[in-house]
Amino acid sequence: MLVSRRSFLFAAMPLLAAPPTGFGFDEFRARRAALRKQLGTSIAVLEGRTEAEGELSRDGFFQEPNFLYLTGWREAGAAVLLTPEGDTLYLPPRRPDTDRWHGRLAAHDDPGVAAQAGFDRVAPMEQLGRDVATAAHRHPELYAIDAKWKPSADLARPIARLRMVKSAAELKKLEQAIAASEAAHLAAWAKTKPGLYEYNIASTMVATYRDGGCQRSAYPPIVGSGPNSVLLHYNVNERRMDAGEILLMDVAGEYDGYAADITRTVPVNGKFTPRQREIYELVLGAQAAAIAACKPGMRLGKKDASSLYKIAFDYFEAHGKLGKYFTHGLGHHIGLDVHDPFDPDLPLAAGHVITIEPGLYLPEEKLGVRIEDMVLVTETGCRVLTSKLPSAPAAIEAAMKRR
Ligand SMILES: [Mn+2]
Repeated sequence: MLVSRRSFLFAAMPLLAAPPTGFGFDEFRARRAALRKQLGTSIAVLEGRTEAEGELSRDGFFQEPNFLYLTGWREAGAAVLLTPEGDTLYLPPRRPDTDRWHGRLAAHDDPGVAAQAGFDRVAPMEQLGRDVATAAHRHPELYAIDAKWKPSADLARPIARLRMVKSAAELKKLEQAIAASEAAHLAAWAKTKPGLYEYNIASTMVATYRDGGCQRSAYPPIVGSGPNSVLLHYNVNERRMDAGEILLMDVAGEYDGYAADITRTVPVNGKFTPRQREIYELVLGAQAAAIAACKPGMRLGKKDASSLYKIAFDYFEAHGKLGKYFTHGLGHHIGLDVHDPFDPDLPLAAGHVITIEPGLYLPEEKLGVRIEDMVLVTETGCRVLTSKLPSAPAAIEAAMKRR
């Protein structure tokens, strides 16, 4: 039957029974209120992704992270204008002819749409330019990210300051992404053996975190064996793996917008050679030193004093002058983006979630080792969020022996 009872109900019922991301509306109102404190009496305009931008991704449409963070709005073609008088969500015009492709999208004139979206006001997209111009005349600064608005202040940094501190609800999402990604690594270890190809491992990992509820990969899976283990962003994943080689897997999924980022390095045949284990234990030692030092007030950057990078680098220097083989940064903020935005002026603080991922890369030995965990900075130190996935070499060997 073509005209279903369901389509009738769609037309008659409120559109959104709950916020689109599964958070409460209070979460997004609180974020906008916190942003308002930084904006004072100024205004801000921010647009979500359009359908055309979404089509550039093979994962389908995903909302722009800053816009998602402030609004929770998941549909394409929307925008928001924040003023001291109230916040307005702008929605694209209704196009009944495309509903059969995309489903019915919300429109500004849907009854009760403002309350259902958690906004003071919902307006048609065509009004946005005029409303921004009018509001800009009445308020001191216009904050925006897109240069087309000719902003007098950058909106990216005040939003980044907020995004650095994760709420309890955000931590739950991150933990879901982590649990599914840890399962993916364990599944990879169970499968890895000489003669398989890197893509056999990548496909198992992606299938496992997708099965665990992740909507997509947090970044292209990096599965590098032997000589590929030293290539930091290798993601061709088509080499045959052989006994005696190392396998580096930097692979994780994204759950409800929140990214995990986990790297483990294991022996292809299930047992580290003495040299592999020597290098592995140095990386593990450098990571342990950085984790032990991670607390509010510390920094990530290479040039910072009180830097976690420097602690890991000094560890490598103290153990055989290996610092020159540590060829990337120690870690980064993570959240809605795998490399989450941050304010470089601010040190680590409670509620920040970062990766700690030292590595050593010895191209002449076709040996690259990276160990990457995610940690939550607490009031007094930090907590490793990815601790359920073993990283001690004996634990990895034991898990691979059970295959
Ligand atoms: Mn990372």
